[in-house]
Amino acid sequence: VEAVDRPQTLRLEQAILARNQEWARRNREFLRARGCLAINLMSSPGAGKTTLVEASLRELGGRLPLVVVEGDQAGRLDAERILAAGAPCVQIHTGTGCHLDASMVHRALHELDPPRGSLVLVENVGNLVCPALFDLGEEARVVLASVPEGDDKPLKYPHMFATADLALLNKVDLLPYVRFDTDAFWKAAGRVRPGLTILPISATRGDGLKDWCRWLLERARQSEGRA
Ligand SMILES: Nc1nc2c(ncn2[C@@H]2O[C@H](COP(=O)(O)OP(=O)(O)OP(=O)(O)O)[C@@H](O)[C@H]2O)c(=O)[nH]1
Ligand SMILES: [Mg+2]
Repeated sequence: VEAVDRPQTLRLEQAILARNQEWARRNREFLRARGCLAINLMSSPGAGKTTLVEASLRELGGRLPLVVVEGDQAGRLDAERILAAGAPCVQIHTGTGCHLDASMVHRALHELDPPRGSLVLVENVGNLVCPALFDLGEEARVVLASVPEGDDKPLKYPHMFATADLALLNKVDLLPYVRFDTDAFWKAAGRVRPGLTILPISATRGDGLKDWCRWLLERARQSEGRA
């Protein structure tokens, strides 16, 4: 169904996105000057973002300084998990909002004051729709899909997958118990983003975490080299 006031809605959207882009540009400048690698980690609710951040901290074992920005509508549950796992973390509340925007991340970056050459992991609000539209000033966008969500998600949420630099397929430990066609998922992702690299992982059992951390370390090295 077409909205009656579509031109007006579009103008408002364009204005919001243009303002966001300006904050994203400032974040990118701030991060580049410090040689930091910022990752925008996006997924549906419960796909395993926070579990992956916790597991990454363990797997990296101090090889890369890591700070975390947590985005949620409410509560400090995820920030408390990350602080307990030993990383500096700032929790952002979006209230009724369904995504992080670049001005929120700007404030968090100043509070965190990430050290030179560090990895800044930004856990976006659990949502496969709106976060895809908002540039946060990140260096790379990582979409985390998970086995129980089904193999059709790239086709149903194409913007998220089409703008991703890397896809992770989490919860592969559940493959024996859930109807999930791995080939169909690979094909679907390849249709919306030809050439997209997909790493199968299990944040709880540990599968693929070495490959994921190798990817992070390589990208972090490139970011530090550009500073
Ligand atoms: N079996 C299995 N469960 C997992 C895995 N990763 C995460 N989980 C579980 O999935 C649930 C949600 O994990 P979270 O890490 O909180 O998910 P999230 O994406 O951060 O959730 P939101 O922040 O609410 O969007 C928890 O019960 C985790 O233990 C995995 O690899 N395998
Ligand atoms: Mg979380």
